[in-house]
Amino acid sequence: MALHSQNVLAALDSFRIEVPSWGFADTGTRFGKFVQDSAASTLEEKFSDAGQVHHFTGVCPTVALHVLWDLPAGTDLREVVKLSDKYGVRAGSINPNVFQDQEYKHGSLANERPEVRQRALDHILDSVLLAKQLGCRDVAPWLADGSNYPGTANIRHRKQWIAEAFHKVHEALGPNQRLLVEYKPFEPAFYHSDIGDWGMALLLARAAGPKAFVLVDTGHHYQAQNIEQIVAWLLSENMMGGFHFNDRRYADDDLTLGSIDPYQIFRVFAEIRHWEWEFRQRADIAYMIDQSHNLKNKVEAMIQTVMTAQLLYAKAVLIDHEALQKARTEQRLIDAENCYKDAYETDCRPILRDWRKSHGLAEDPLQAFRASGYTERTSRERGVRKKGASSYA
Ligand code: RM4
Ligand code: MN
Ligand code: MN
Repeated sequence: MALHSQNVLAALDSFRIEVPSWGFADTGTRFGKFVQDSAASTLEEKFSDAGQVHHFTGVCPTVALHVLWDLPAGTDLREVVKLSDKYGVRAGSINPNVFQDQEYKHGSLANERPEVRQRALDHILDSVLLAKQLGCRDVAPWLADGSNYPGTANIRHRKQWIAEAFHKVHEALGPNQRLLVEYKPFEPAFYHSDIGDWGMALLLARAAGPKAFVLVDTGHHYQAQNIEQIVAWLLSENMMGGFHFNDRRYADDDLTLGSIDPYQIFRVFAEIRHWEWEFRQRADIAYMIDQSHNLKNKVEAMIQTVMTAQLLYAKAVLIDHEALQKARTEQRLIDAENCYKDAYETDCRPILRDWRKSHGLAEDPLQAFRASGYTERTSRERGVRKKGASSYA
């Protein structure tokens, strides 16, 4: 056990997770928005909130930015760099937005109209440039493209248009940049989504070029789909680029990671750790959070998420991969399964506390954040949210 704790401590040293800027802003549902006085409405406030998450957890040095929400045309990037210095968090993945403008009513890169496709492509190319200028590695477009009624879309043409556009985006990438292709089975489109599953994302990424990989948003699957199998296949194809972590009960609910099915996330980490054990190297995967909380305090929810991610990761590190592989080879099913169970059922909270202590962090980041009075201060300073001035994520 002592040895295993050492493994966990060492593994936690390199575990980083990115927070989304949009997780700090006021958001809501299709039916309404409940504003919080302390919610961020400017980029500075988002950096400030993300800085708090990093300050108390020590593992979130980057914040994902959504181009239209955070870096609208005319944004002075030097200001963004200043914010990084001031709040101690850097810009992370850059998320183009080709889904909210009126032009995209019938799609973006897969629109029937070439001028709309071009506009969407130009925006994504601009996003690549922004990412370069900010020193960001990953550009992660998510397309809302799809159709609502059978027969209304030429699915093959649309696939081809997206493939051609992604190829052009790929050509624009810097040597260390990556294109992450995200998929989602439905919503906003309810008949077909152009990038509807991991297989479609994989083919598009492959066609784009060697710096394109798949992004798995854990909320973007049908009920009961085996996400860890998808992860295992992507690892085996060397195509696993990153995650958008969140939990869900019904659809793309964007609930707090591990709130509904923590064992699911553990199983995802288990596949990654097993690959790392087998190949004796760390998988190059961007762990990112994609959540928006309309009811919970946003910074608290993000800290809760990060702590949950660390905990589930730590449990996966505890898996005895030698024993697991041996049990598999010898077809001892119960023993193999129990390798998972034993690790999952181990209480890793004491190890996490030790890890935090050894890094000069508060043992309980959530309590420490609450005690800091940040929410009270920002509630006062930021005042009452303006109505309808925010985005949905
Ligand atoms: C989508 C998808 C994208 C996110 C948007 C806001 O459902 O998850 O990653 O950027 O929401
Ligand atoms: Mn996502
Ligand atoms: Mn989503």
